[in-house]
Amino acid sequence: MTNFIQSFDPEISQAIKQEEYRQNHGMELIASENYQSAAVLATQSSILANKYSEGFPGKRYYGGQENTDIVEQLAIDRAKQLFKADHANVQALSGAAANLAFYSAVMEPGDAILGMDLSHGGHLTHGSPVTFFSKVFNFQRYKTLSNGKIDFNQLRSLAHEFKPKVILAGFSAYPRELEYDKFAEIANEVWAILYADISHVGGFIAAGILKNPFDYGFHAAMTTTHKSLRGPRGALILSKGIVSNPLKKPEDTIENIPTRIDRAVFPGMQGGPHMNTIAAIAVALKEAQTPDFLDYAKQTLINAKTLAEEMLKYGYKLVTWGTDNHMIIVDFSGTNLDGKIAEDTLDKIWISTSKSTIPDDPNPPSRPSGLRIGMPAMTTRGIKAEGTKYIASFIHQALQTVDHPEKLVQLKKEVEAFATQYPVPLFVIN
Ligand code: DSN
Repeated sequence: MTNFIQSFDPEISQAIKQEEYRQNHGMELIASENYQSAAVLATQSSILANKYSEGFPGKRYYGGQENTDIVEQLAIDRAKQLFKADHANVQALSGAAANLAFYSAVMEPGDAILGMDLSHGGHLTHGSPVTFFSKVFNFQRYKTLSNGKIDFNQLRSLAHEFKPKVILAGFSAYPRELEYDKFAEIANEVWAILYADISHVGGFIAAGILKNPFDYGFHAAMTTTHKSLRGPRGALILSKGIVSNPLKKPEDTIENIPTRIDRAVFPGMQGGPHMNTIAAIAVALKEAQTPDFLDYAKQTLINAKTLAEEMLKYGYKLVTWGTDNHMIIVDFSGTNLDGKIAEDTLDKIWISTSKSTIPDDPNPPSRPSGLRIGMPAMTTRGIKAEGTKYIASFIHQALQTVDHPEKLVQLKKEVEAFATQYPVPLFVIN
């Protein structure tokens, strides 16, 4: 294959080659990461990248859209079908942008919204004070109990106190399935819009093996496309069509949530959609309709459960003592380890993980007490439960060897030998 990049830009080419080497020789256990298929990667490199397509299929601001309209409509139709939604916007650039677009679609500045506290498993865009949007909207943040599960009593009392326009169910670091029915019960008491951020679990919901918030009366949901869905970096904002207006009276219909979402994304927040990415989203959604994807999704959950069981056997504490989804959160409180030491140590043997807070973490966010470990990426590379036991063993050996650099050097060789048995899907472009 012609080395287009290497012949013109050897420095960038070299960095890409090194990254290929790192990805193939290391293990990716960051819960939000995954590997895109060669078809998805190739689609992103297509000439669709050359096109400006402001607007939506059939309603564009520039000419020459006969093919982009086909591409975007396919992405929309597949998203609606997979998630049982009436409408899908596929243009948001990624999860944060999609959340902000949704907020601006249904709220006015100053309106209240309930989201999960970042330090208890929520996401930055669920109301963290460091974000700009936390100054625009009145974010109130609910937390988890000391057992790691969501505190629905607190959520209910916040809902009655602040009468939020939106109640947001979603997380970045929460190893249990969300109880959408409990969110719905509380939202109905205060006439709030129900919105789910399913970014981490979108692939499992698409596969039908985790609960779908639309089955519990949710009005809208957002998923990124590059985590468990294994697509390119992007997002879907999904919604029901005309729904009774939770803000007024049950017999009122809400003023068209889908139209509000589309307008909030474009022209509200963004300009031209990235049509090469939207095409790659369509390809990933087609992959998500296959029996192979269902097998993948099931295996990921089996692997995460296996990892949890192994870590418990080695004597580690886990937030909620297990998992329903693709991730576990190891709790190092009361030990001589913390999330930063663990992440740094595992980095040395080319196992990538991410430090994480635990509920009511006594440590600062820069050195939290937990470590988040996820199985979506390694499952894509073909790891089964037996292989997951090796991964747990590597992690345990490394965490016992924190102060012995020479042992970590030896362990890294073993990790590389193991990891290269499970190749990364590749579309060679360098
Ligand atoms: N960075 C993603 C995660 O790790 O959960 C969310 O933005």
